[in-house]
Amino acid sequence: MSRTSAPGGRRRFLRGGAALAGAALAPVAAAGERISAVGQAKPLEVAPWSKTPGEPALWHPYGQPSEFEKNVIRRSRGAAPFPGANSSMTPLQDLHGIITPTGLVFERHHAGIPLIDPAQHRLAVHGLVARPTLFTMDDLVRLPSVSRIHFLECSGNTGREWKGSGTASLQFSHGLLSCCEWTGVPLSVVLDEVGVDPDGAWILAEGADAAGMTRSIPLAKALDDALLVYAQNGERLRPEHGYPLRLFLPGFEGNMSVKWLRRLKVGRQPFMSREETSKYTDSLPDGTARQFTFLMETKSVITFPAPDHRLREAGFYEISGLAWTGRGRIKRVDVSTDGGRSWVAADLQAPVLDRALTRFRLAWRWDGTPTVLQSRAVDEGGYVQPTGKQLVAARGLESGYHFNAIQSWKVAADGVITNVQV
Ligand SMILES: Nc1nc2c(c(=O)[nH]1)N[C@H]1C(S)=C(S)[C@@H](COP(=O)(O)O)O[C@H]1N2
Ligand SMILES: [Mo]
Repeated sequence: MSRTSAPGGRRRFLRGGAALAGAALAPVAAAGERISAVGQAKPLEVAPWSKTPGEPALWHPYGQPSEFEKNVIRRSRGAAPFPGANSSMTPLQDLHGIITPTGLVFERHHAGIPLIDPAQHRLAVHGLVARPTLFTMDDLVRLPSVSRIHFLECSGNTGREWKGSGTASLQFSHGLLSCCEWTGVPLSVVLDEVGVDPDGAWILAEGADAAGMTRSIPLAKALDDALLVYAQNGERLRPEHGYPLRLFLPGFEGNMSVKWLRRLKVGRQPFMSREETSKYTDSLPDGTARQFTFLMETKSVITFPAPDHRLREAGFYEISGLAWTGRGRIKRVDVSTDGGRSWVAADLQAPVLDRALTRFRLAWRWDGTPTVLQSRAVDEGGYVQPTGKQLVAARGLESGYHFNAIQSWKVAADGVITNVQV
């Protein structure tokens, strides 16, 4: 099948016509509602909502989605092991484009969401620096700032797929993933203000939540593209995402983007906090463990159709999904509609941004027989998203983090979709 973009040429997927070059897309048989042919058309009814003025603007000073979209929500997998330690997942199956609405961005807290008064919040920067400094939020917001669109993924995302198909829905398999516009001060600007000692090589970042979350950040990353973020999708951070200040490390595992940031300490070596020794390390088949696996690997998933959906009938569907890589940009996404026997390059929706979600699309005609759908991302460096077997061969079965294998969705004859490993 060729790519679907045809400048100037209007495509007629649903109602006959030459649909896709090289792909036999039969007209969809009359099923469900269709617009009547001219001549048989009845006048449109005038619905109740067209007959009187609706609600005035100021009844909703902060807007909410339509009540008909009330199932598009974050969901949690289960009870927290101890107070405040839990997560909620983004409903990727219901989203469009690449930006995650702020209210649907997944949450991961180790000790709940602290309520922080920005007027009282301070960021301490100390350790191997010439001028240890306490910054207020006002101090930080005055500094030069940037806005960048990047994905944020928990390294535990898809962790349940290591030992078989661990989850029954896309939201629960891949929902620790989002993509926002982040605004803040480059950390390099603040480090310039305080003057990092030539011996400084690592920075401890500490959160103000009850978990006191701490991670060691390589100085090179801090100077390169780390951000001290105070705004997300155009407004100040929401409490659950770190209000009033969080660290953001593009392309690195979500855990390192420390929320409610209150302290940065420059040192010579990594600080060996709990989150980089006991947790967030990857056990390997030889009994050793990988440590400081910061980068989020190249990955993709089909978001429609997914187990959260059901196909009503055979016929045309646009397969759509997301691809991303901590290594930079996505170069290509291949899609298979026959369980990996053949692959077709999907269309990539522009803009394809550095370390952001990339939307891909492929026109598909389902013939109504059982099949398996897969996507495989390739990044600009040529790295190819592995199969589950390749990943397990390299990493064994004892890792919980950094699972980035190709995801398979099985479509049954009745249109029910399930998570399978092939
Ligand atoms: N202070 C603090 N920072 C934190 C956490 C936390 O519990 N406390 N959770 C981390 C983890 S594991 C992830 S995946 C991301 C989640 O960010 P989000 O809740 O904004 O999606 O924040 C990270 N930063
Ligand atoms: Mo995480």
